Amino acid sequence: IKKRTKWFMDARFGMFIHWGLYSIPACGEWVMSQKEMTVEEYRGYFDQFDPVDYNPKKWVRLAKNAGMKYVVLTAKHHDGFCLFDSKLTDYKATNTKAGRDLVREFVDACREEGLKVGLYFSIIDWHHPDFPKYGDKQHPMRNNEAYKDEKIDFDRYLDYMHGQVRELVTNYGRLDLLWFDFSYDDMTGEKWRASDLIRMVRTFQPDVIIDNRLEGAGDNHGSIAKEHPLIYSGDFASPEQIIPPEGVCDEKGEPIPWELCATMNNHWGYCNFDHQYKSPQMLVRKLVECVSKGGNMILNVGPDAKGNIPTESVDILEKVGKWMQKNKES
Ligand code: FUL
Repeated sequence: IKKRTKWFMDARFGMFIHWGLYSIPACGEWVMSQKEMTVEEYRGYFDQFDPVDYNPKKWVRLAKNAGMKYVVLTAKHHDGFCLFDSKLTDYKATNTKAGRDLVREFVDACREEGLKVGLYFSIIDWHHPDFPKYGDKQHPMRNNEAYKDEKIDFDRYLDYMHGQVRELVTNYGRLDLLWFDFSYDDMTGEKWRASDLIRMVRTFQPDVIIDNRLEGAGDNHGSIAKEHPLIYSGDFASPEQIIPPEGVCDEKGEPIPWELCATMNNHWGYCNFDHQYKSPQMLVRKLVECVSKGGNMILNVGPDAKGNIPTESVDILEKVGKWMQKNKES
């Protein structure tokens, strides 16, 4: 186990936050693809975005009281909208009614509360003109046929994407975790110049820990890691929704750090009709199961368009917090 992953292995429990323009239509973060929206149509949400209740301290305190030790926010999801003040695009929170860098406030809030801070960054970008919208077999825009004849300059996209990561790792002080999602179509990641990207990240943030969705994408979701040898390239594996029955091992059978990412209901981004929440008891069991198999759990919340975490999620986290408090090591 690498030295830099020690805090992560000790932490065991974190909060994932999926938040962006998609919280406005309120049916999950994939809405642009699912509803086959064009970039222009989706831009309507950009004009509307006005998170008047945004208060990351509240989010972070909720996480802390639930016994979580780190928080990861979507700095940019697949829709390409940036919560941070990227100099490389106008498509950012700074240019919405919010009028400011929302990532900065989030990072400050985590530090103030003494929690580790992580940022999610999507390699996929449905907004950028040079992102290959056609041909993405794993994460397609549903209307991707419409982009079949589009001429793109892929290198320009890579420069943009690398440039944004550089901004994230240089402008916000020390980051504890980076959650890339994800480089597809290429088991080595070289299509995305992934090794260069990691090298660059390490120059500025030698101790940041990185998930395994940058290189060797494909069979890296853990749920299928049993049948397929896991291609392990990052600091931790990232099974999604399903706990790998025997934890996660490398090719030699040695256990490696991993983190189950899980939703409380059935969506990552805010969804106003999905009330199918797992009970606090069920979630505690999942956490215990992950820990017993050498893993972490990062549990998701999807704040609404104003910036409020749904009351169901708040209730659940408060109950989980009570359990954590009662069962704390003394
Ligand atoms: C997936 C994404 O497509 C989902 O929207 C979500 O962010 C999940 C954690 O990872 O790959």
